Amino acid sequence: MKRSMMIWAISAIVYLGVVIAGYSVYANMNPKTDEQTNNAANDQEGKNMNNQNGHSMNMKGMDHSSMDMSHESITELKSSLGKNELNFPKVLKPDHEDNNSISFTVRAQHGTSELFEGIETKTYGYNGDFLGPVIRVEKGKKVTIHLVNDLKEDTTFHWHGLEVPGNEDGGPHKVLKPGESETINFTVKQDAATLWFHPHPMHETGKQVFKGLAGLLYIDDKNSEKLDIPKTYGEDDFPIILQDKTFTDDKQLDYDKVMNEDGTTGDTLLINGGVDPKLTVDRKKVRLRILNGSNMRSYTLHFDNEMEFHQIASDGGFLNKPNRTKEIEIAPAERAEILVDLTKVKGNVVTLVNEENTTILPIHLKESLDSSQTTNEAKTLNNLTLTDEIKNKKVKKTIKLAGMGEDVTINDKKFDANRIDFSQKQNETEVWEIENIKDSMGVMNHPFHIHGTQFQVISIDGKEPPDNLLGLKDTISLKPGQKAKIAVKFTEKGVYMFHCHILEHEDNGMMGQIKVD
Ligand SMILES: [Cu+2]
Repeated sequence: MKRSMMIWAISAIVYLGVVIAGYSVYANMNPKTDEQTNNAANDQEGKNMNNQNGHSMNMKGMDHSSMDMSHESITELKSSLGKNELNFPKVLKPDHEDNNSISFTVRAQHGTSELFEGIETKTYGYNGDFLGPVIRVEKGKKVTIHLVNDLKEDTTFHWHGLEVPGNEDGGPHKVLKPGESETINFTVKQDAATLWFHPHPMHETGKQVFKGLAGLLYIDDKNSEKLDIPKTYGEDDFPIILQDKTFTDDKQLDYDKVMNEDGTTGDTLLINGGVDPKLTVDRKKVRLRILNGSNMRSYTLHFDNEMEFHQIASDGGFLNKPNRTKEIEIAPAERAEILVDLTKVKGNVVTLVNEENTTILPIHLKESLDSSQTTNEAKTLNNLTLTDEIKNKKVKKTIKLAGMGEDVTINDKKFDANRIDFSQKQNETEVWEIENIKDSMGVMNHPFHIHGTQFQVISIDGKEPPDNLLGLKDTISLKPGQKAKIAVKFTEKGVYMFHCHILEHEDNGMMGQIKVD
């Protein structure tokens, strides 16, 4: 990895020198916009490649290795052997609750977990040894959370997808030192959704999530309670937190040993913090709330019998109507809720698989239930709108995601805590254009996340987004060369981060900040 990185870096420097020398005279005489410059540089790329046949070793080497870089560094995922019944995180008991308010204590702590029989693995967790509980709050309620850092290192508590004031959002500014605590308050103003929480300390997020700091945050509202969908936690409404990790020979999570600058991947899949999971369940309709809590791996999920299912929610809540599909892609930090009708399965096992048919979760079906218990399909789930007026607004902010390894940037810059990159007015909808720059440096997908908002996708590469991207989103994954227009509104004030959610890219400074007032 290190060696291929070096070859790649040297080739890139040589190549850039050639491009700059050939192009600078022309460019100096004709000032260009960023976009024109990029296009011209791409044109130049082709010519140089052809002209340089004599020295094509480097050029080809560069092109090839950079194309394969991201793929090479992704560890192959092993199939779940289905040995262990899937566990569900506890739903966190409030410290206090009444009609208008609810309060909790969330404690980041060290622990040990028996992930493999007879072996103690050192892990991190919230209010427990590994991962965190599910925090459930209702729309309209005032929430107080007492945060405690019982770790031996700095951390923050970030509420991914929650629309809260910047000061309560737990970005890298809001560090709690070992032993420190803090109380945050906010009112839940957004609709029902499956959100999550994780740490966000500068340079340490990748490690702390990898070691086990991540939990789910559910928002319930009148609509979610009324809808005719499975909603009994642990019975027909299941959290599915997908994470891949590499363990050392002695079954420890040694981040420094396995860390990869372009995203740490693992050969071992964990669901809800358990290895080799299986789910045993009655033959009925079930709801899977899938969170990709991995450092960088994306999943393309389908069933081994190619059965159809319905996606009903994305990051920020319900889609307007169920989206029938056979496959979903889920990038780091994204959530997808799906309804699976298990009464339609022939035989006693159906398996959720990843691309290349890696077993993610075998689902074992118990005896058949009376089929009259099958609920009807909810036809309308939500009433989100995106007006032509907003769709046709001029682009106000342009975000260019670029690079790999330590060279990742947003708009050619690395994160600087003392620099505010953008400003926006509270409750004003702006159109942002996000582009994953495809040049010699950038050949990776980047899942782009904005704190403190749920946005709507207007277009991808000028085209209407697919149905599953028509709901509220806080993270959008863009392939190299892809460009998305999104409508962004902040309902609260403060300073918020926007960044790539490959955690190692974020830790390497692929992040900026926006001030909302
Ligand atoms: Cu990235």
